[in-house]
Amino acid sequence: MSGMMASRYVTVVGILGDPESGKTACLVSLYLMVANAQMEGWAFADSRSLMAFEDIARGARDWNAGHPPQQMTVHTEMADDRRPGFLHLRLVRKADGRRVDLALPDLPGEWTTALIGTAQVDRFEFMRAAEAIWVVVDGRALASKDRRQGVISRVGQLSERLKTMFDGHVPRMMIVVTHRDAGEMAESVSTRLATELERREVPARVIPVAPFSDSAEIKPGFGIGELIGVTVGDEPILPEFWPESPPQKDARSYLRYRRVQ
Ligand SMILES: Nc1nc2c(ncn2[C@@H]2O[C@H](COP(=O)(O)OP(=O)(O)OP(=O)(O)O)[C@@H](O)[C@H]2O)c(=O)[nH]1
Ligand SMILES: [Mg+2]
Repeated sequence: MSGMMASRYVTVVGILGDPESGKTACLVSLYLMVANAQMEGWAFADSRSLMAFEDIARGARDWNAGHPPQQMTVHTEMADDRRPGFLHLRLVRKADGRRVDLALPDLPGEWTTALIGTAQVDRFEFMRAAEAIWVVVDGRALASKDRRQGVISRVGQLSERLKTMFDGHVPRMMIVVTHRDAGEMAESVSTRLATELERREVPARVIPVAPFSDSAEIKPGFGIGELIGVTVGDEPILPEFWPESPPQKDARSYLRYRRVQ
């Protein structure tokens, strides 16, 4: 990966999230979609880690007479507990031919647990090169009244750790909420999540996804295209600083400005 980074621009993504939140599922879903030309707007160009992708995607291919397996992915374990392995994917955007090389680490959830609990940051050295960070959260935990507050506080604590790690300049951050197929996130929940992050001064975009789906209404791979778009920086994360509004005749906008704010 460092060889490739020396010769071309590579977008490194930091992928964090507690065990079983859906990190590997997002990577498998992304790979299966681009490999099968199912991803809107993007086409597969190359990968230097096809074997590694095939390895993590094997579960999702193991269908039994048309029935999906109980588990699409297995718990991620690391051969090397000190350094992450990266998956590589080169995509081409159909609209303008832009190529992006993504470096995606598939980390075990325990790394995030240890980062939140004990600020164990040394093995996250690679994150200094990260251009975007995904914080993956299990959408079912967010939907559950009992677990919700705990999940939101953990995301807050994690963003504090990231602030320290990046000396206040945290890269583009996305809260990737999995299990969209189990139901849509209530607006009040996404507002609480956003408020928690604003309070910590770490702006982030909340993106609901369903790498796999148990529902007929939500297609597997839901939201993954949007996640890639935001990751490579197509869409701004911050709200517009000074929104434009076309002037209206006789609106007395100048006098009313303070009142409408
Ligand atoms: N139906 C459905 N299943 C999902 C979704 N996201 C993840 N899963 C399943 O949830 C389980 C855990 O997902 P993983 O991607 O393995 O979780 P992880 O974050 O990589 O977990 P660790 O490797 O243990 O840190 C797997 O069985 C996935 O197939 C989703 O959006 N919908
Ligand atoms: Mg995993």
